[in-house]
Amino acid sequence: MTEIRHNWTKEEILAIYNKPMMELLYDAATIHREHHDPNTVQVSTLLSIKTGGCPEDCGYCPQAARYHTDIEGNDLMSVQQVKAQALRAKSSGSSRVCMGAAWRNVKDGPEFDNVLEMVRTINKLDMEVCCTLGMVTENQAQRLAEAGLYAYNHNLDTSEDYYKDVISTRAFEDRLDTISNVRKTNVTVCSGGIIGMGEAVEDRAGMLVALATLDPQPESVPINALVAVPGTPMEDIEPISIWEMIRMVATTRIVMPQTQVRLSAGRTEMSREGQAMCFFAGANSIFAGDKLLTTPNPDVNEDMKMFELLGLNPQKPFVKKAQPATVEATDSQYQSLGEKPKWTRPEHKIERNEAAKLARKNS
Ligand code: SAM
Ligand code: DTB
Ligand code: SF4
Repeated sequence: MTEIRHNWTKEEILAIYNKPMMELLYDAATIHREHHDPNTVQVSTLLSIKTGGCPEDCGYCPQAARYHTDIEGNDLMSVQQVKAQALRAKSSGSSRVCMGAAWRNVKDGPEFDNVLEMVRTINKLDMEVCCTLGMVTENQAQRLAEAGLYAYNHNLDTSEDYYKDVISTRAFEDRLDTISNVRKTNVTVCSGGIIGMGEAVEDRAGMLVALATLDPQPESVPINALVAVPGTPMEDIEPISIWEMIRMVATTRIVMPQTQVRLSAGRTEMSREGQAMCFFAGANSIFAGDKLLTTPNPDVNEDMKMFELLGLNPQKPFVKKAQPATVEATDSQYQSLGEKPKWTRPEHKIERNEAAKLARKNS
């Protein structure tokens, strides 16, 4: 079984990305089979619970208030609307609902309380719930965890170097802080980025270094191809070729063997054959539904036909157990654990919840 490494360098990742295509595909597909069932793909449905009017300046985003795009903005949806949409998603084969809000960060108050209620409601439908609401504090992440959130999506988007060319209203470090706040809870981390924003191949490798050196690595990594939306600063960028997507997916799979690699925005521009190559290269999750947040996505029936054609099965909810958040334990904490942790973490790492219990006991 390929070991999980947290010490990848940019040079190593670049060398993988630039391998001859057949070598790259073979390596990625081999690692993929060691860790996953190659015929199972996790299906999520996106739901934009609060659209448009965002104060940030993310250069790719149609929801930033400062750009003049055609999208229709909306206030926060009601819990009932969300429940109805989640039921629709479930009946069309989705195991996860991912709720997105065009916010810079979460603010405590009635709107956040409503989001927590949405999380509880979808959880009761026996579906995994994911949120992407911008930056969160540790306390907010904990409240989401207590409501039953399964995953939190917060993308690094690109490399630290290229980041400044894309977003000025918040820093790369802020993104890492939010990911670390989520990591302190039992909510799983979903973090990836976008290719095709004019970045160099080195930036793609740089983003993967930042993700793969997190310990634990994110449970899910979405790879988006830029959807160039008229009115955004990136409206005129030429689309990337499918080969770049395949290379990015394969490299992500190799450096993060256990992670769910999500073939995300940009699928409307990809042929079935192109998507099949991405699944072969290790992608094992998609966003389904005719809309992403504001832009089009392939028709659900077309996706189901593709699954049938390729013999792919949608993954059932809660199949993958979340990796417990761990912390470095002191010698005495580690010794006082009756049964040692069973998962393959380095010695002396114990579950954060366990560490908190021990600290309380000893105080
Ligand atoms: N406002 C929250 C935030 O920024 O974290 C959540 C929603 S935001 C739309 C989620 C992610 O969608 C972004 O980080 C970005 O990676 C992706 N995204 C947004 N617009 C995109 C576009 N035009 N093409 C591809 N991906 C896009
Ligand atoms: C992610 O990485 N991609 C999804 C999800 N996480 C939230 C969003 C893609 C958005 C594409 C542009 C839009 O539809 O507005
Ligand atoms: Fe706002 Fe998120 Fe869009 Fe950035 S990506 S402008 S934070 S909605």
